[in-house]
Amino acid sequence: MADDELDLNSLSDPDLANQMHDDLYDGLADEIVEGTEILLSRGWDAQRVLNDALVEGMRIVGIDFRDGILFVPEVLLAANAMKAGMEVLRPLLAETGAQTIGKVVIGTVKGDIHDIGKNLVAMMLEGAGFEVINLGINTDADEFIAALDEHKPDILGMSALLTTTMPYMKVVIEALKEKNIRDDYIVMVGGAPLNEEFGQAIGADAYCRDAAVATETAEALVLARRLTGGEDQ
Ligand code: B1M
Repeated sequence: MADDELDLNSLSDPDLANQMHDDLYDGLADEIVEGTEILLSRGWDAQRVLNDALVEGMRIVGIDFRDGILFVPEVLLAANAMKAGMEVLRPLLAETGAQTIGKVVIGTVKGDIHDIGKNLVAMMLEGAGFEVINLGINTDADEFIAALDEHKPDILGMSALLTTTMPYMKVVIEALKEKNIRDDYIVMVGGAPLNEEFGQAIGADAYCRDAAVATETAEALVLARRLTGGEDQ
């Protein structure tokens, strides 16, 4: 370590979390990985590191992006740093002895390349015992439908982070209706600009505000469907 480099180990927990917000802002992936590992070694659980260090850092990035202080290249670097930290947490968030309790096909809708939140939802679902087929970003209705045909999941999950792309979720749901397969799947939607009302208006089964709610909702809806025999219809 060069003399002028900050020793993350020397910081108290709150200072380290604050430093990680700065490092995320500056897109410093190596420092984010190191900070994540240090907090875990100090007994923080993965969820706390995720929420207090990484998601909070990204929230700050989002504000300055909105206000024109940060631009796409800087935010991409921040996103990469966030992903590097999430990779450290992945095995912990996905740690499970649980049997597979259901299958989920998930993707970010057409026109939208935001994938951090969707990947977090996928990770948490895996942690809860779901098999997850992650279609990635910019997914159109045909791609969603092809994946449903191929994998026969319990749940279709869609993510959108832009007000301009969230209406595409309705396009996908209408395409399912046209093919008479809408009721074969539980449809869950999420993403920062959505809300409960929007979820209902487009005919989704559930809107989930975050990854924890998505996981609880997925478990509850799959269980309810099994109890009512809905999966055989
Ligand atoms: Co974008 N971007 N971005 N961006 N970006 C937002 C979304 C924005 C709110 C920023 C702002 O202005 N404050 C704004 C949208 C405004 C709007 O539509 N009203 C915006 C914009 C405008 C844009 C561009 C148009 C900018 C431009 O080019 N001029 C462009 C669009 C590109 C495109 O998609 N076509 C763009 C590009 C980018 C980057 C590529 C630079 C990068 C994305 C990198 C990546 O994802 N790989 C980026 C980022 C990082 C953001 C912000 C800063 C952070 C998003 C994020 O990762 N949050 C974002 C500002 C913000 O949201 N605060 C912003 C952290 C993540 C953990 O939260 O994604 O909300 P989130 O996910 C949560 C919940 O929403 C929920 O659970 C997750 C975990 O708890 N959830 C689900 C999400 N999906 C779910 C699915 C579910 C259930 C729950 O069920 C299936």
